[in-house]
Amino acid sequence: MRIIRFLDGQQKWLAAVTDDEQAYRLPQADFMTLIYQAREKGVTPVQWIESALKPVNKLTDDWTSLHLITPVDAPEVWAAGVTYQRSREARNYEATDGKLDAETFYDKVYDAERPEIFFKSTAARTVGPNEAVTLRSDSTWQIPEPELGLVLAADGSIVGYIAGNDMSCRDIEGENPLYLPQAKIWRNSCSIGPAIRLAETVKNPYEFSIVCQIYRDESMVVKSEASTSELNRKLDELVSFLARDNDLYDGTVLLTGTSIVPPNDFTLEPGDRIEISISDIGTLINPVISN
Ligand code: DO4
Ligand code: MG
Repeated sequence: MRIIRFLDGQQKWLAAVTDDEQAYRLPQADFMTLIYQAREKGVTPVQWIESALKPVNKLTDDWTSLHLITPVDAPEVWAAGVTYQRSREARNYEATDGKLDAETFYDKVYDAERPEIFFKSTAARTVGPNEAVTLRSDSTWQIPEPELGLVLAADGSIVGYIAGNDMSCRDIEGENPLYLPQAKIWRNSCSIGPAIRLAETVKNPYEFSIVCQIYRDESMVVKSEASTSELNRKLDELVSFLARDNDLYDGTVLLTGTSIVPPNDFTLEPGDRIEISISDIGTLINPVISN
């Protein structure tokens, strides 16, 4: 069972997508209301939704043709870094111009007890399905980072899984790691969607496959695949570090790091289209524009 949100005129609607891909409009105004109503009733979110599904609320057969928006207004998006070997290698390359000769702080953080967790985005900087992500005007080496996102309640529980794109400037981060916030945060530098897979319907979150395809002039110029089985951290571990001495807000998204980095000679261009597919969640599609 997945949750999507869509626009009908000016009105935002929540909908449930069942395992047979059928979408049903829901009465709740937002995702976290659904979660708390289920808790109050002492049932799981799936049980709560199933008790409310009505044939009259059935939507179009192709839910991806709806005007989808972010399924949750994530007040904050946080991200974990260097949680996969591939990310460690790519960071070492960009920080040393490919001339690695000693251990770097990326190597250290990969093995350290404390994970790298950084602030990534706010609701106003985060776009949803089919909305444009933007390129920084002062970077010449920019990539998408396709990542599994955890949707969190204020108590730190993982209530769902979502696809996310942690847009990154490799040149800015490579020049100096203290520039990380600028390499990661700018207008529309984060996207999430298209659906939230309810946590109770995921048997093993270390079995998601992630595929990234980038199209330029309708030709595929990048295709790369990964699996969350390669993750070097446990999801609960990442959440517990994020929540340590910190307040979490309902609907916060924690991106869990990338294992997909395009070839070193690749940079995004305006007009590109990024497609990030995560098994059992869906495909997050975003065009790329300049700032
Ligand atoms: O260390 C910088 C960022 C790493 C990151 O975003 C990732 O590994 O996904
Ligand atoms: Mg990342």
